[in-house]
Amino acid sequence: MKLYQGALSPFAARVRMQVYAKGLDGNGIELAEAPGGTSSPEYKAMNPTGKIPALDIGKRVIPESEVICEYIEDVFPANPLRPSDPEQRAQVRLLSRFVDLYLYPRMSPLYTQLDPSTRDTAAVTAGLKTLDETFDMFERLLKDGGYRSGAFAVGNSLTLADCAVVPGFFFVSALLPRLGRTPAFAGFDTLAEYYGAASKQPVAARVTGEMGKALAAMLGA
Ligand SMILES: N[C@@H](CCC(=O)N[C@@H](CS)C(=O)NCC(=O)O)C(=O)O
Repeated sequence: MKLYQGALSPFAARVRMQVYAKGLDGNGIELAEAPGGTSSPEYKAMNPTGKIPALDIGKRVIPESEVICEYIEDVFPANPLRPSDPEQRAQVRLLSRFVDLYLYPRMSPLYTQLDPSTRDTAAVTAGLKTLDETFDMFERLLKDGGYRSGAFAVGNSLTLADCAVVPGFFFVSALLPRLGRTPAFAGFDTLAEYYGAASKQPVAARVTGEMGKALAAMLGA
């Protein structure tokens, strides 16, 4: 199988983190770039969304990071990243959907405000307020699912929840200081505790390192 992906995409990073954690890198799943680039006619012919990540399983190409992660767990059950307990499994899926449905859409208006010369300060203030509400939502979801402290969002080991959440909060922690919010998670101790510990896990450090390098290259930092 081939995973079409890129270093900076947090959606691709979610799947790469899973692939690394399960030992599938070059051992069942090959990492590749989208043929012709994302949104190219060539790539859109194989993947109607034109986006990365997408998993080429030979007879077809599967898009959407969360769907890909679930498929990989189904096909490669060794080193499971989904808990067997149904409530914990629901919590993993809930945190994964939190990232897609709440964190990324609320973060995206701030991407256009990174350049101080064109910044709309009222839009930044409003965006940061919305993000604070989103951080509060995350902390409550995390604690309702039993999290107290440590590196794992659900239970006592790495799950697909960490694969989804860590790349998302990596972006938050890298970009908010550029908008004047330092530290990024000020006032959210549980989130800061979780992200601080989770991002030090070896596979998390590997993907955030890859993302950080790509982000620095993009921002010219
Ligand atoms: N919901 C999708 C989002 C994927 C996505 O937005 N990927 C971006 C990169 S972060 C992309 O491929 N953008 C290129 C484009 O739209 O041409 C998922 O979870 O996989």
